[in-house]
Amino acid sequence: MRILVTGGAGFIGSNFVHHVLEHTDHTVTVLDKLTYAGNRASLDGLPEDRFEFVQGDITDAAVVGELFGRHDAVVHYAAESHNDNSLDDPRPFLDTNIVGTYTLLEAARVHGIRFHHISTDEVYGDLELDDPARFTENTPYNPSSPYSSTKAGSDLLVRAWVRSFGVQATISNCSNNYGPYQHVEKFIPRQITNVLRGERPKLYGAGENVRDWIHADDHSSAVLTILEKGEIGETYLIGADGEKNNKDVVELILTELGQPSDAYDHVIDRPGHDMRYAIDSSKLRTELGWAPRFGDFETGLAETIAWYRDNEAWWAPQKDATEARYKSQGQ
Ligand code: NAD
Ligand code: TDX
Repeated sequence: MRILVTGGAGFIGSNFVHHVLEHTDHTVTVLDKLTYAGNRASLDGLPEDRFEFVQGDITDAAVVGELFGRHDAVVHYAAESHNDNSLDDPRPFLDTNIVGTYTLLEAARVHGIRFHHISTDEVYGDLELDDPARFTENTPYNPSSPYSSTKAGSDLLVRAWVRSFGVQATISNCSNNYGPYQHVEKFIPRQITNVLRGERPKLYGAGENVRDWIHADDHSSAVLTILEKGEIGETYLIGADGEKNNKDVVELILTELGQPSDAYDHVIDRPGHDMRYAIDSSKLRTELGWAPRFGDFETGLAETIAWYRDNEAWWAPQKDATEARYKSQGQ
């Protein structure tokens, strides 16, 4: 297959590109705008005969149309992805997540191309800490933030284009990812790189919020499975049973880096902060036979910490500006 990956210079997209080139014979083209979140260096060293990079915007119908005409499948990762940024300035989230997805769907309709849409468990809103429930494919949509509401909107556009126009699409909603190449604005890389620079980790509020962590490489294997075996029109939830509260994650990072486990600061909480996410991925496991490789969060976290320790040149250029921005907001 010739696969077009939108947002392939971002965190999860770049992990997917590495995964595909390593584990399959497919060729890959990345279409990425290289916003503040995109990093060309995340794609360094890939085989030139199987990999192409195109800098461009998914809202640009001409660029999108030309690329759709010469690929067999599209995996759509490109998005504005950070909740805190969406509280500060929602507009780019509407442009990329809604209008961008619309632009891709219209091209998919014209070219009859196989389309996989990447989404998030945040479209379902949040769960209480003491609720035994987990999200399933049938959980009603109830997004909380400008980010998650634009992702929910994009999911609904995909469903409508499947039903109304017969677009050959699938959707996956995944839980929180961690792993290499994640921007230092996000929770786990922010805390690791703070400790590596001698700064204290910053926990929003009491730190009781729970996220269901999955390694980005496991997300990639799940997406590849859906692309190859998924049923058109279906949605699949992706998760690896990795529920942990933020306080426990910070303590694990501090301990792994040889610091006292209480050497962190509590900072101003995120407005509207979702309490808990939890994924039931039985459908993907039972119907398509997928299973995660990183069964154990602690092992994946230790590998991730080692990656940030060894790759300071990759993250250092973004660190000061990111921290200055958080500091100006009391975080
Ligand atoms: P990211 O912010 O690291 O990367 C996004 C990439 O998209 C960047 O390379 C950026 O340059 C590119 N991009 C942004 N706007 C663009 C545009 N208009 N045209 C072309 N490229 C554009 O994001 P991520 O964390 O890798 O998330 C990727 C996808 O996975 C998103 O759709 C996100 O909603 C979804 N997702 C993320 C998580 C998570 O934990 N990070 C979990 C579930 C789902
Ligand atoms: O410094 C911090 N301190 C802190 O306590 C930061 C940056 C975050 N947090 C908390 C907020 C969340 O409870 O950590 C948790 C994780 O925060 P983020 O990394 O911002 O992720 P989240 O808001 O959960 O969203 C992520 O997972 C779902 C991705 O950014 C989304 O793109 C994805 O859809």
